[in-house]
Amino acid sequence: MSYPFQIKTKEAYEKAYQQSVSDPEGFWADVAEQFTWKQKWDKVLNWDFKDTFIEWFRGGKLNITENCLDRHLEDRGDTPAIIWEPNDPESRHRILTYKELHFKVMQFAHVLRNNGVKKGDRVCIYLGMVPELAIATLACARIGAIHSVIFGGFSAQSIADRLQDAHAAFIITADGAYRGNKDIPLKSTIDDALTTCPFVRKVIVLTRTHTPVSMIKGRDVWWEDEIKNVETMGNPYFEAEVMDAEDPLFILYTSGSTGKPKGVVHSCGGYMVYTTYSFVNVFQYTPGDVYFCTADIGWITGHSYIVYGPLAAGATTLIFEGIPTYPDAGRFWDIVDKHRVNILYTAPTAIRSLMSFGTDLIKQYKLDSLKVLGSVGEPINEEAWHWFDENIGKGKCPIVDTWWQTETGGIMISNLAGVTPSKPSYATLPLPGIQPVLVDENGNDAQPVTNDKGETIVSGNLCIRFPWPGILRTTYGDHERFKQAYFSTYENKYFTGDGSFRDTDGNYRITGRVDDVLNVSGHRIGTAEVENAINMHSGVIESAVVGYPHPIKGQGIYAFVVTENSHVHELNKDDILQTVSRLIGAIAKPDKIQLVSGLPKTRSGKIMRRILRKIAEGETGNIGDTSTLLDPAVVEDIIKNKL
Ligand code: 6R9
Repeated sequence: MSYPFQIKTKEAYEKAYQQSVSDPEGFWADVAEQFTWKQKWDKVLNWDFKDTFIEWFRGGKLNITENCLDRHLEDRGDTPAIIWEPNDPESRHRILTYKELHFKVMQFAHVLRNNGVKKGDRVCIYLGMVPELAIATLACARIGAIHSVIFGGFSAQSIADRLQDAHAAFIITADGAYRGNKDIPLKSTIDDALTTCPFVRKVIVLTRTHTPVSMIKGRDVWWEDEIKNVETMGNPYFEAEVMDAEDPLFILYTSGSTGKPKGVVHSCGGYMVYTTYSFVNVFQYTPGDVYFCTADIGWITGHSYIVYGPLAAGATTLIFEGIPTYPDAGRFWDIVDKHRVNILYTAPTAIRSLMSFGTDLIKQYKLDSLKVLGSVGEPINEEAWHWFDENIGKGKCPIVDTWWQTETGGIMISNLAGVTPSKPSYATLPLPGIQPVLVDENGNDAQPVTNDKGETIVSGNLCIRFPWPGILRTTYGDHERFKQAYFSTYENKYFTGDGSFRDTDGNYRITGRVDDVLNVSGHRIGTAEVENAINMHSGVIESAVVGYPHPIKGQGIYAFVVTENSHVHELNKDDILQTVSRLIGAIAKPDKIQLVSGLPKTRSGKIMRRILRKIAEGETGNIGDTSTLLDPAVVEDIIKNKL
């Protein structure tokens, strides 16, 4: 497979970028021509950020699985599509060629149909990192059902919220999942979620851990039994459903600044074009390369850069079931050597955590197959960047620092490996088709200033002023929220929620969220969500949650909690943690809980988070203007008892 749209030189990047701005429709039409369409589009782009509609390739008809699977059969049917590395290094790994993956996806599409799934139905997928997770997602896409993958670490309550929001009547799960030395009881969590979701009609359960599970007659069926039924049917061919380019492909929930996660909706056509284009260009994928992205398919990085982008490009994508520190902190390097990985895409939090184990372990591995390294999820600090470069890349692998979001579908700002220069801690330049702008509070273009190092920079809130094919199309079931969240802050611009600098060469350095969203180990967590969960705990009156710098997680969660004085049972912090775990999941557990007598508030009753943030960051000598505080004694008290 060749990629006519692959950019191979700095000059070609500049040319592509220019063209993508002067003639976006012509530019993206040329890229889209490289895919299999059942019917060509009538119009490349219709959009209005004010009225908030965006359509790419209107009238085009396709099925993304034909692009990820069928079209590779002739030339690369026997090439590995998926290499699966199990949690336990002593267990056998699995390889699925494009032919085998195609076959399994069609088989499972039959299973879905046999169980009543139809085009447009929402199907929730709650699985560990097994090949069946990719198979299930692709089978949904094959039949035209909208998948909603939920990360295996989310609680029953979080699952129930998502099932209700999407009104998903079908679930695909497993008895359990292996992660390091833990067995995660997936089915039993689903059972808990389903007590409040009577509309769920079918639960398909894969066998993985042999954990005992309860199976409800008529509702719950085993994956393996269903496959046997399909085998007796004879011809496994499953005709791919004809989808409009703008039909939804999936929903993926993500935290925003309000309490309720948003169901980000991506389309079939634009998403396919954008993930493939960005995959091939950012990582400079060459056919035959083994590509390993360490994210979980439960997050957007896994959707776009484990499943759809790589498979549409005919790549070999490695799926790893376990965690970086099991059985020891050399696991990633072991996988790299074992499968001769060429491209490794991971997260700063993983790098920082592995740094803390020192470099002795790394010396046992060759790591000589590596050509390109990548980072995603949060700003990468210079120390981690250099450590990664020296110890893993051995100074010879370009590092791509890829900035993007669940909402953007694919990588937006990044260097292209070995093609455009990297700059430690900078995501660098926008991809062709991406038009970033930095704006001030009023939405005007931010003006250059001189920073304390004497450099001229522009600093502001990061917006994008023109659509790209991978942009989200709506938030599920609530288009008004989509409008509010992304297009109301600044007129005619998509607002990312991130702050950024830009140097005189046009390189962007993302500084982090400017809204009430935290980035904990690369996971987006809304402070309001955590507060809602804490406030559910008996004896809690109110709470405020802020982030603080954490050496490994990037940001840690600091919770200030006001409790009832008269509460008989003394409030135990571990109990509060338990409540957060139950309601959201372990990833949202605060790192610090400080019980306080009151929160700093303005006269109008608004919590002054700015002050709490300063306290959590340890900058108690510099908490800023407190003149609007209702009761300054509250702040003194909090500072005195700070953790
Ligand atoms: C892909 C993904 C999005 C938020 C985003 C930003 C942060 C992601 C980054 C980065 C600096 C990078 N972020 N990549 N910040 N440099 N290379 O992570 O999606 O989970 O939706 O998070 O993550 O703050 O707004 P998502």
